[in-house]
Amino acid sequence: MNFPADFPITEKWPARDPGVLQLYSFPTPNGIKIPIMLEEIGLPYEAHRVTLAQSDVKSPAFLSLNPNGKIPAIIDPNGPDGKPLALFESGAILLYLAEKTGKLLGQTTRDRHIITQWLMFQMAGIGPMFGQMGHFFGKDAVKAENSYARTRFADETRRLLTVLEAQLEDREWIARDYSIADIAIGSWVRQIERYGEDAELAVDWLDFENVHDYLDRFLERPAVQRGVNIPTREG
Ligand SMILES: N[C@@H](CCC(=O)N[C@@H](CS)C(=O)NCC(=O)O)C(=O)O
Repeated sequence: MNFPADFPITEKWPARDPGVLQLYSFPTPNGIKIPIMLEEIGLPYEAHRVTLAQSDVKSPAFLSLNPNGKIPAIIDPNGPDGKPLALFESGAILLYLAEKTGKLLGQTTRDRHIITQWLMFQMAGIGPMFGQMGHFFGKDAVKAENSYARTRFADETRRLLTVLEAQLEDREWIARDYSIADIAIGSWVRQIERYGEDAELAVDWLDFENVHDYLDRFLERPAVQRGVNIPTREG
């Protein structure tokens, strides 16, 4: 396959610089992980704004790249064997970029497995549960008639924060050195405060001192400060 000729997504989102990695995303908790990673590792890329409107994320052009119709996704024109590689699922993309560049995946095989473990913990636990919490507590949520769902997802979010709090008791980052696991987890922990006071109270957010300090460290990183606004929300 050749890039861009064999990739229909480029009809709706043309590549201005087809030689560099193409990012299709929007600044949501899953969406910001990849620009943060790209900023951390210094790999040249071009960012395309794919909004959560059905006309973007569920368009035939975007579905040709991710049949699941969700951001983020990438095309690396310089993939394995020098051929283009298209990928969706933020965890898979983080692993790919870490392997490609040899960065943020630890120094040893042992480190790598532990980092992957925490990455999976985010993908399978934190992402879905914090995401559902946002659905029932976020500013657009329909609140009153969903008390069962609100309790369930707040309880589960609090439980996951408790796991993080314990893991961060004696370390700065989730798996020793800063890694793709922190990019994945930090991007979602940041979201709790963005849900607002109602959500913070429901999960006892103030009780999680280690997680707060961790979030501060994460947000202090220049690559994170740049990545959270790529692509910009408005065109
Ligand atoms: N497991 C996926 C989840 C991606 C995901 O949920 N993306 C959301 C934004 S955070 C999305 O595109 N939603 C649009 C929709 O579902 O229509 C990943 O980590 O990449």
